Amino acid sequence: MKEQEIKYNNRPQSFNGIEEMVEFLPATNTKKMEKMTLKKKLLIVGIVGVAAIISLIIGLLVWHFVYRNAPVTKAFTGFLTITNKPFIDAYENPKTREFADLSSQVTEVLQNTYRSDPAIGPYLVNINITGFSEGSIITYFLSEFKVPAYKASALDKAMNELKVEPIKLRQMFLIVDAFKAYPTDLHMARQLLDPERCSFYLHSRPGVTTQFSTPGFPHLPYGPNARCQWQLRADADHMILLHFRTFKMEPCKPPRGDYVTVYDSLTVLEPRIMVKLCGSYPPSYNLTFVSSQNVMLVTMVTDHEGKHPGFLAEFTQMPRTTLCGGSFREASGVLSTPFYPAHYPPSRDCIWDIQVPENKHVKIRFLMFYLLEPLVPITTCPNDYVEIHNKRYCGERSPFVVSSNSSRIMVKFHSDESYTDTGFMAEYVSYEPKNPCPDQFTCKSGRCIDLARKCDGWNDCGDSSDEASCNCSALQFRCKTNQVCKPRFFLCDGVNDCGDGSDEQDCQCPDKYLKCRNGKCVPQEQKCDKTDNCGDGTDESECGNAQTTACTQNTYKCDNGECITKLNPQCDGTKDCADGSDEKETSCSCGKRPYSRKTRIVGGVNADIGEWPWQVSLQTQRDGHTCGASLVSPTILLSAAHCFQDAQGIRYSQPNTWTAYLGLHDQKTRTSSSDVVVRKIKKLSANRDFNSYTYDNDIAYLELESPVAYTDFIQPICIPESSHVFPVGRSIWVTGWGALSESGTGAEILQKAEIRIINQTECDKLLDDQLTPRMICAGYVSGGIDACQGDSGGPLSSVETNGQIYLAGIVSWGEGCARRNKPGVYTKVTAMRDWIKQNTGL
Ligand SMILES: *[C@@H]1O[C@H](CO)[C@@H](O)[C@H](O)[C@H]1NC(C)=O
Ligand SMILES: *[C@@H]1O[C@H](CO)[C@@H](O)[C@H](O)[C@H]1NC(C)=O
Ligand SMILES: *[C@@H]1O[C@H](CO)[C@@H](O)[C@H](O)[C@H]1NC(C)=O
Ligand SMILES: *[C@@H]1O[C@H](CO)[C@@H](O)[C@H](O)[C@H]1NC(C)=O
Ligand SMILES: *[C@@H]1O[C@H](CO)[C@@H](O)[C@H](O)[C@H]1NC(C)=O
Ligand SMILES: [Ca+2]
Ligand SMILES: [Ca+2]
Repeated sequence: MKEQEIKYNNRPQSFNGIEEMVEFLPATNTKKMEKMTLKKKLLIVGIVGVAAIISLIIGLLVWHFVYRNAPVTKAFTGFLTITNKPFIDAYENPKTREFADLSSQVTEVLQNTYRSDPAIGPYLVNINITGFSEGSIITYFLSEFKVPAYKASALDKAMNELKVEPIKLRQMFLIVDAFKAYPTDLHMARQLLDPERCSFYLHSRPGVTTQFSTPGFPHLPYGPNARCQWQLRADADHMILLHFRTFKMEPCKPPRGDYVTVYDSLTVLEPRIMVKLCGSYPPSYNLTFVSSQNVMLVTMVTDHEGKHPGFLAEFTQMPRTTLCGGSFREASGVLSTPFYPAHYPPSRDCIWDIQVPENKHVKIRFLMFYLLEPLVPITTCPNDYVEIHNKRYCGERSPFVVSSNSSRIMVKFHSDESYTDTGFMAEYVSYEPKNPCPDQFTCKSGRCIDLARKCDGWNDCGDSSDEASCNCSALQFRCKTNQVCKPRFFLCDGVNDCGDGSDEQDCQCPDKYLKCRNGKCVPQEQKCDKTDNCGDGTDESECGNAQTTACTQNTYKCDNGECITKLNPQCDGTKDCADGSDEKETSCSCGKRPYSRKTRIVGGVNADIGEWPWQVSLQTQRDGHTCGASLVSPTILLSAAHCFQDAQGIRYSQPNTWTAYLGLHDQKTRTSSSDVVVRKIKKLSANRDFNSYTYDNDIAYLELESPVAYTDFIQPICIPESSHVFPVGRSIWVTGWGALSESGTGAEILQKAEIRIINQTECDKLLDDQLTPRMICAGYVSGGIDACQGDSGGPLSSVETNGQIYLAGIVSWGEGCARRNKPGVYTKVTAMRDWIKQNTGL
C-alpha cells in the first residue's frame, strides 16, 4: 500500500497516471477477492460489485484528473533575430503592409517551431508579433498557451530550451537566430498590446529632444487602473538617452501600487527591466537612463486609487558606443561608470588599466558607489559589480578605498542585462610606498584620516583600525569584548553599541522585571494591570487597544476630554479616541516629505532638496543667516528664545530685524531660486521664563507677515502633544546652516547630522548638572566628519514609525560643532506644549 501511494505521488506529472491508477486498483481489491472465494456462491455477484466499484473509482479519478488538470493559460514574451533581411522604416509602424507581411512570416516560423516540439505544439493558442527593431531585424512576440496544469512546467522547460532552425517559407528563406522567450503576465501583456489604449510610438530625430508625459500632465493627475506604454526608438547604430524631468507618482507601496518600468527592449521583457520607479524623486536625483540598443520601452501601471501628477520625460539619441574604461598613465585621475551620474547602461564591460610611475603605489578612492539591484545578495555580487584584485564590490556603499601594493591596478566593471543604477565615481592617486598618508593616519585599508581622528572613539577608517589599542578619555568608556572606546553618552540608552551589550549591562532590570522609560524597574505582572506603576505610564501604554483612563501628564487627551493610555496615539492611523480627535485631518497633515525616496547621499552631510521642508533660515540685514526655525503652520515659526535677546546694540528682539527664508536649500541661491519664499516677521515673542543664564525655557515663536503656501519645498512639521514620548536611544536629525567648524563660517548647503537621544542621567553627569526638565540631550551618531550640531533655533526632527515627522526639540546650547564626544542640548518641545498652545493657538 505504502509503496503504491508513493508511486502515485511521484508521478502526477503524466497522463500515464490514469493507467497506473487502473493498474493498482486490483491490488487494493486482493483482500476483497480473497473474501469472495470463501463465499463461492456469491462469486458472480461479487465480481459485478467489484466491477461497479472499479468503474465508480475510475469515474471519480477521471473527474479528479480533469478537475485537477483544468487547463491554465501561460504566456511568454520574447524576441528572435532575423539575420538575412535588412530593416526598413515601415517595420516600425504596425499599420503598414510590410509589418503585416513580415508578421505573418514570423508567425509561421514560430508556429512551425512550436509544433515540432510535443511539449509545446499542442497547447499553442495564439501568437502576436508586437514589434520589430533593427539588428538585423529583431522581432518581438507574445505567445499564448493553454496547457493542463501538470504539463505547465514541462512547457516552461521546453520554451526555455527551444532552438529555432532556419526555415524556408513559401519563396522566402528566413535565417533565424537568438530565440529567447520568458514567462510573462498575459493580462498585462495583452493590455499593453492594445493600440487603442494608452500606447505611444515615438522615434527620435537627430539633435532633437522628444518629450512625452503621463496623459494630462501637468494639469490633470493620471488615471486609476491605467496601462500605458511608450515605445521609444532611435536611428540605426544609435542609443537612447531617456531623462525624467519630473517624476511624481503615488508613494511606493510594493508589491502593488503605481509604478513605471523602463525596459532595454521594445516589449515587456522581464529580464530586460532597467528600472522600476514609484514615488517621487527630488530634482537632485539624476533620473537618466541609457539603452544598450536603439530601442526602449516605458510602461506605466496604476492601481485603483490615488491621484498624483505623473511624469514628464524626454529622450534623445546618440551614436552607439560601448567605449568605456581605458588606459590611465597619469599619477592621479578620475574614473566613473559610463554616463555617470546617469544610470549606467545594461550589458556593459569596462576595464580601467591604471599604471602610475614605477616607484609609487596606487590606490582608488570610491567617492560615490551605487550598484544596487533588487533581491540580489550583495555578498556574492552575481549581476552588476566592480572587480579589483579578484574581489567584487556591489550594492550601495559609503566611500571606501582600495589600495594596491604596486604601481598598477585594474578596475573591472560589469553590468548585466537587467537593472541598472547610478554607478560609481572614483579617483585614483599614487603614493609613496613608505609614507602613504603624509601628516595623516594610515588606516589598514589604506585610507588616510586626520591624526586627530585616531583614538577618538569613532570608526573613521571603516575597518576600526583607527580605534584599535587606544586609551579611553574621560568622556569615554571601554567596551568589554573588543576593548574599543566609545562616548559615555552611549551608556544606558537601550542601544547595544559595543556589540556585546557591555554598555547596557549595568542599567538593566533584573529578570521578570520591566524597565520603565524613566529607568525604574517594576515587576512584569504589573504590565497592563490598569495601574501606572512606573509613574510615567510605560507599563500601561502598550496594552493593545486604547483604553480610557484617568488623565495624567502621561496620557493623551482627546478633544472630548477623555484620556487614553496608548503610547503616541496621535495620527498613527487608528482612531483611538471615541471622537476620533487623535486622527484629525487638521492636526495630521503635517510632517510629510513630498519626496518619499530616501536620499542617496550616503553618510554625507549635505541635506537633499526637499528633505527638511520645515527648515527656515532667519536672517538679519547685518549678519545674514543667524538662526534656524521650524515652520509649524502657514504663519507660525518656532525657534529658540536666545536668538531674540538684544545684544551688541542690535535689537534682535524686534520683528523688523528679521527676515525668514523658507524652502531654502543653498544660501547662495536665496535670492534667485524660485523654490524660496521670503517673508517679513509681523510678531515675535520669546518665552518670558527664558533664563539667559541657564537657557531654561529656550523657545520663541514668530508670526509671518502673510501666510505661505505649502509646496514640495515648504511643509510644516508636526508639534507633538505633551504626552508624546521620544524614547532614549531614538535616532533623530538635526539640521542647519551652522558653522562647519567652531570658528568657521556657515555652510552654504543645508547640513544634516544623525544624533540620538541620550539617557538624561548620563548626560547630566557629562554636563555637570546643568539639565532642567525642559531640556533633552542628544549626541552625535553619524554624518560627515565636520557635521555641525545645527544652528540655534533649528529643528530636531524625529521620524515616527508611520513616517510622519515630529519636532522633538529646538537647538538650544551645547559644546559647539564637531565635538563628537560631547552631547548637545535641545529645548524639549513636549514640555513646552502648553506654552505653544496658549501663544499660537496651535
Ligand atoms: C493577436 O493575434 C490574434 C490572432 O492572431 C488576433 O485575433 C488578435 O487581434 C491579436 N491581438 C493584438 C492585440 O494584436
Ligand atoms: C544627468 O546625467 C547626464 C549624463 O551624465 C547629464 O548629461 C545630465 O546633465 C544630468 N542631469 C542632471 C539634471 O543632473
Ligand atoms: C602584494 O599583494 C599581494 C596580494 O594583493 C600579495 O600576494 C603580495 O604578497 C603583496 N606584496 C607585498 C610586497 O606586500
Ligand atoms: C596609553 O597610556 C599608556 C600609559 O599612560 C601609555 O604608555 C600608552 O602609550 C598610551 N597608548 C596610546 C595608544 O596612547
Ligand atoms: C540611565 O542610566 C542610569 C545609569 O546611569 C540607569 O540607572 C537608568 O536606568 C538609565 N535610564 C534609562 C531610561 O535607561
Ligand atoms: Ca544589472
Ligand atoms: Ca576615529
